[in-house]
Amino acid sequence: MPTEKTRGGHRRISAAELVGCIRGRRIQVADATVLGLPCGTGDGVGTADRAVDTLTRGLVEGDEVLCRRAVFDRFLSGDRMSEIGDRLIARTFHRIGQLWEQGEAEVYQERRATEIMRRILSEIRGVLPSPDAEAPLALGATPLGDHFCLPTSLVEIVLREIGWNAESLGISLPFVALETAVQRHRPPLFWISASYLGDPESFVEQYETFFDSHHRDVAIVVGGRALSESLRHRMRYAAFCDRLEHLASFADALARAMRQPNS
Ligand code: B12
Repeated sequence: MPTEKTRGGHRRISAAELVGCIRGRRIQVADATVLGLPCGTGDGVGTADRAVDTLTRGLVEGDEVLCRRAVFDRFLSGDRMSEIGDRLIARTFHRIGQLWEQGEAEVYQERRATEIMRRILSEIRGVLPSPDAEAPLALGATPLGDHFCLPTSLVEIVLREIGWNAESLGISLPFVALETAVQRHRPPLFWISASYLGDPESFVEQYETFFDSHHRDVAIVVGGRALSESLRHRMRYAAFCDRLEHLASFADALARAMRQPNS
């Protein structure tokens, strides 16, 4: 395991390296708090289906400790963030949406669930290794009027886990702001996460202009529930991903191609 030498000559293992090692070798953790991780995580017990039940219960009841444990257990047991996003977090939120529709969860419980998940995702981001100096840059956001924060945060974390220097620019950004960000930072990959479109016609129109200006230098990846098949037929993109696992495969292949000497 790589170490760094302290001034006093001791070898120091970074928390991110250690977490990476635990995940890679699926090591059972006796006391996660020593690593600054949530108490009780790392025993790796439970199936993905059980985790959805536990996380749904924790989110609806506002039991943040239980939610953190449900997500970190999967994370420490070696599941990729793309799997956790698709199979645990998205499935849980779909269930919460159903509970709300059936009148079995209140609006405040749905909002609080998003807040809890935002905090947990930020903790996960904190224990992933920082991107290398040569890591390719990826930026992305949700379009104007779209206030869904979890999908774009998940995209950022999925890309960081596979070695991209990914940064979500945030929610509800107009195309003019996306344009400036691309011109200034020239990312090889740019994502747009669209969960809600107030005016789909105007979105497609502005998106096409954006795509025309940048698709030669930037792989523009789109995803999100608002991009219906009929809208997608009218759009061009480097990749459309309806799951984070698709994004991870695409971004991995792109990063490899960029590393080839003649690409
Ligand atoms: C939480 C929530 C909210 C919260 C969001 C809080 C926040 N800050 O994020 C609030 C209260 C703001 C909200 C508002 C609204 N909501 Co709402 N909401 C939800 C809920 C319960 C969960 C959404 C969520 O975060 N899911 C978790 C994410 C991770 O899952 P996901 O979106 O499916 O994303 C996955 C994939 O799509 C993909 N993906 C997504 N984006 C991208 C991007 C890229 C690049 C890639 C690669 C992949 C990818 O990967 C993810 C993981 O698999 C859903 C229920 C549901 N079924 O999802 C309703 C739901 C989405 N909401 C709905 C509606 C109607 C609304 C409103 C329009 C209501 C209104 N009339 O005001 C507004 C729109 C707000 C706006 N302007 O943005 C409907 C949408 C119906 C439809 N036909 O599209 C749903 C389905 C509920 C329902 N059954 O009616 N909502």
